[in-house]
Amino acid sequence: MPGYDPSRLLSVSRHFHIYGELLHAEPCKVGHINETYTATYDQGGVPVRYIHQRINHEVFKDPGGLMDNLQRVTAHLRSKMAERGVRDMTRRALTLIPAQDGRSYYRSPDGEYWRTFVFIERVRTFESVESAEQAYEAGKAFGEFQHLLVDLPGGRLHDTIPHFHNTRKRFESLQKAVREDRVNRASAAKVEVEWVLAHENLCDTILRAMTSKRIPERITHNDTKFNNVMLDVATGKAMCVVDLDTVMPGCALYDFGDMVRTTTSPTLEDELDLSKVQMRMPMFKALCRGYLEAATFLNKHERALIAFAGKLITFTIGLRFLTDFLNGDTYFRVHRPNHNLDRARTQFRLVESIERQEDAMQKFADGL
Ligand code: GN1
Ligand code: MG
Repeated sequence: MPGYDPSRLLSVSRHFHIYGELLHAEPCKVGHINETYTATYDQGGVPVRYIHQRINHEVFKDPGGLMDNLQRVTAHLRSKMAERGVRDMTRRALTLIPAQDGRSYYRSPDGEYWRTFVFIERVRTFESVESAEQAYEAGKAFGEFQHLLVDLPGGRLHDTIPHFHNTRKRFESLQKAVREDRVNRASAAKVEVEWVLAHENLCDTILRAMTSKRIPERITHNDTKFNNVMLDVATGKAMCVVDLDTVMPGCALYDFGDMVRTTTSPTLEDELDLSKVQMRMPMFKALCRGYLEAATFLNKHERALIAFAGKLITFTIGLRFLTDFLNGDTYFRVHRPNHNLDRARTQFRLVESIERQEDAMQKFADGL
């Protein structure tokens, strides 16, 4: 992330419909892709916070399309909540602040895309799950999110990153990275690359089921990490799902899979002590209960691959970390040498743990 430049942020902030004076701002370090700031304004003598965010347009090649999705999705969530008489709406769905010209984003003269959200107060996120209740809340929040979007009006959403969770394509990118070995790291990752090649059979199960339409395309979040759910500080209940850049047409199971990846192990995704990495059944049960209670629209083919999805997405994200390591860390922000390799190792260890428990996981889901 480039260094924080207060004058740049001040000039960006002036392009949004915010009353009052910018008091101060702080960069937010979570997230591997975008650049995010929390900014405090004085409004009538009260400090009010907003989020300013620069969209990484290397990763998101069509920021206009992405913002179009975001606007449609957040407006729909709001209207569904209004129908149900939900209060506290600006804490339950992201609220975009329009730019001065009425658009949902501001494009700066240097070609950067910026957007602004209402800051949600009295919530917090966690990098790893601390209790089964939290896993339940995460499952329920993403299940409800998918459910609310089942009847999104208008045409198909833009694919903000085409083929995002396509494991076959991700597998091919890894093979290419190994062949090219641009930064001479293939020898350092030999064991991991061999491990991946030995697991090639995971790639096509869901893709085939989607081609044959047994599994339908749905509107999905696609980045259902546990730290993308905001929990109310007072009650611990899920309030809001954030990070909507990858909301697009996808497979519901991929969302569930990424929840398994990020809620069932006690470790962070870059844990170095692999002996600590494990899929914990009580967390899976709570997560699965929460998700299936809300995602009542799933068909039997989707439900039959619930446990497999956890394994598949953990494998896929691991593949992506490993590919980025081999390509010289050009995609995921890294904070130490070998960071992407460490992340990949952690994912693969978790895949093995899921593999050992997969039958029991699926049996539990089948019984719900
Ligand atoms: C990226 O930036 P962040 O942390 O929200 C990535 C996800 C990965 C995740 C791994 C657009 O998400 O797909 O699962 O890192 N987002 C994109 O931590 O590639
Ligand atoms: Mg994200």
